[in-house]
Amino acid sequence: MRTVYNTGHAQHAATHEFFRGRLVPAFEIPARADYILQALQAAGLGDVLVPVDHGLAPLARVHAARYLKFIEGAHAEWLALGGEGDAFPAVWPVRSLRSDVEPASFAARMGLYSMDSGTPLTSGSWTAAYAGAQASLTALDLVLAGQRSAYVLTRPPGHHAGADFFGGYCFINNAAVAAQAARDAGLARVAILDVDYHHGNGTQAIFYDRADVFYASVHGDPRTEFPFFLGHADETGAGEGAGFNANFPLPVGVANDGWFAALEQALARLTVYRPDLLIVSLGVDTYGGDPISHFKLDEPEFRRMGQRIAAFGAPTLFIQEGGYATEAIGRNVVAVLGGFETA
Ligand code: Q9C
Ligand code: ZN
Repeated sequence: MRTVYNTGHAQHAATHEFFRGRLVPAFEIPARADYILQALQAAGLGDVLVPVDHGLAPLARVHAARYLKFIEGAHAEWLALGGEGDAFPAVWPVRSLRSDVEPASFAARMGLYSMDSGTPLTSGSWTAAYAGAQASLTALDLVLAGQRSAYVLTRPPGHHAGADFFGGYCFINNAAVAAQAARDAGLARVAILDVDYHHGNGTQAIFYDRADVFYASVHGDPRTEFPFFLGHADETGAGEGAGFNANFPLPVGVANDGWFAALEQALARLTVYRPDLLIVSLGVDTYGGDPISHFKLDEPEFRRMGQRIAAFGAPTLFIQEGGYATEAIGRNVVAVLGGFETA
């Protein structure tokens, strides 16, 4: 399996994030991708390619133009106002407040275009996130050209980013950009299988009223787990998209068989859907050793995950999402991809 590696990922390098009212060392760090790259090369998984620039247009197919413009210039605005280091939002347009009028204030726009205070916006966030979308589009091209699969090694992740907001460590929704590009290339049906520990609220929302992109997710129950405000089982799609969204929230502490039972249910829905392309939002924060998540999967289960996804039988594009047990992330990702390859 070929990998497209976002060589610009380290430009997004937060040192700290807000957690329980304090700045704590950031979890979503460049070393994550370094460990994955080392493990891929040690395993001899396949060629590692660099992204080909497809421009801004494919990003603008899923993100609002004013949002992309804001993210591109946000850190420079922050510095111009006397901000130091990474930028964080502090005020949000919650219920009864307006989000249709774009404020002039930078602080107000930071809130308008974000969902949480846990996502540092750094000097290189835009550059890294843009390159990650390009890596996703480049990997999609490989699959469209007939490869059975491809893997996108990138960070920051994408699945929490909505059409016009960042959050959950995400800025550009790579899976959504790739899914839309696949549709634009002529594929009729695209499925996104999200196995990250967290529900991919951004991806779900982007395709919620559409039948041409099916979103299925297995994740920690939002009653207790981030992103808290989306990801319940009763979210099944709306309008033309009714019946094309499937959530499988699981309680904290779920281990191997509980998780795989939910995966089977998700895949059963996708089997009926018969997608032309399967995009896997590949978070490995379901790992038992993950510092911010609460499932209990172990390395052999990641191999089994890859084998099971291979058995689904569709052309498959894996896109890296979460996974914060930094020393283990490479082994876990290679277990999924290796399991897929040997199945
Ligand atoms: N300090 C992804 O896995 N904040 N995002 C948790 C822990 C949100 C995770 C707080 C976690 C988002 C792509
Ligand atoms: Zn996650």
